[in-house]
Amino acid sequence: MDIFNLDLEAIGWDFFFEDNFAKYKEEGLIPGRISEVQLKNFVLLTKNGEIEGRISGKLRFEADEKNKLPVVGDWVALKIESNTKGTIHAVLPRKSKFSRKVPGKVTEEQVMISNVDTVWIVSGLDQDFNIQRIERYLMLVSKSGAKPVLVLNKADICIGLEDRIQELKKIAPTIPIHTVSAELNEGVGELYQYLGKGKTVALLGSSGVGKSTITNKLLGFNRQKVGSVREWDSHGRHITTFRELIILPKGGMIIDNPGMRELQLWSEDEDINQVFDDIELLSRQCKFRDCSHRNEPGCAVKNAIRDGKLDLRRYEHYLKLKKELEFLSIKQNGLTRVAEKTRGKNISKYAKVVGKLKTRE
Ligand SMILES: Nc1nc2c(ncn2[C@@H]2O[C@H](COP(=O)(O)OP(=O)(O)OP(=O)(O)O)[C@@H](O)[C@H]2O)c(=O)[nH]1
Ligand SMILES: [Mg+2]
Ligand SMILES: [Zn+2]
Repeated sequence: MDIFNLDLEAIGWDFFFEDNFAKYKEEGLIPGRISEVQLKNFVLLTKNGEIEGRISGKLRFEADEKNKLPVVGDWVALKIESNTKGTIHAVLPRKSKFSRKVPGKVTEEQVMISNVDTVWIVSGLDQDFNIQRIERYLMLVSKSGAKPVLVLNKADICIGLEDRIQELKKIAPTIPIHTVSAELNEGVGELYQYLGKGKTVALLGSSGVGKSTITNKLLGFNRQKVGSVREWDSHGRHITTFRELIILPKGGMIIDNPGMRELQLWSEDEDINQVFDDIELLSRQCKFRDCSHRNEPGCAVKNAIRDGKLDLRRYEHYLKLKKELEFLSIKQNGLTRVAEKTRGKNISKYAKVVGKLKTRE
């Protein structure tokens, strides 16, 4: 693709954005898509090619919440200042967004990427393979508006592949699963079905699972730095350090992400019910409407475990995530209450206390 003469539709522009852009067009602004975020600088793809952008003072002022600032994948309204520079005046509404809780902070949402059509949740089929982590990713993606797909990499060094796939089918019966070996370039071609013109795919997964290796194979050359993993536990070393929207020669775009250190939920109860729809379905048959499925009589969930229809581990993970979400919601509500009461005076003290109680995997 000619980077100096981009076809906007090839990088995801469509009627939705066209509609939302109308008022900015009248002001003489042009659309651009964020491909990279540095500290205060943004790299943008526009019809005239790559441009370096900065945020207008007004947008910075208005973006009181962090999640209103542009992220990789966003479409923005841009005022051209020169051949290579522009000012970002507005972020267009997002079709999808992927957020998590700000690491370490109490309850702040952080949008990481936007306008993604499909998320590949990448796992390594080595010792690092972890069903519960995949479940957690599925929950985050289910809220994003993007479609999740499971990509199992490192097939070349896997033993017991069929068992793992069966395990996955139990937790995610309707999610497509692809087994690949990026290293040997096997199975990677199947992934093109998610790419096509204007389509954006994001790769998510722990450090060392091979996200950048997959990206390089799809690109056809080694653009992304690839790192080694620790042999004894297959953990990666956080080789990719920033995210970037990359245009593929065969069409479509991918966002190679850094491996996430801390995957904390930012979610509502309904997401947990989407991912655990089997438990949700069972719970409608519980005797009590507000059954917690812990020790109430007539609990259909517990009965299903007893009858071997529901996996005990899955049930335990469900309870664990549920508890984490309840805790998060108490934190959110609690913080609002404290803020109202003290008008912000003692929040840092409160934050310290809840920070200590943070749940970890
Ligand atoms: N055996 C095997 N190793 C692979 C495969 N794909 C990637 N690797 C290796 O796994 C290691 C990590 O790969 P990366 O692509 O850097 O992983 P990443 O997910 O991008 O990691 P971060 O950037 O740290 O998040 C490298 O040593 C790769 O060579 C595969 O299919 N099989
Ligand atoms: Mg990487
Ligand atoms: Zn119950």
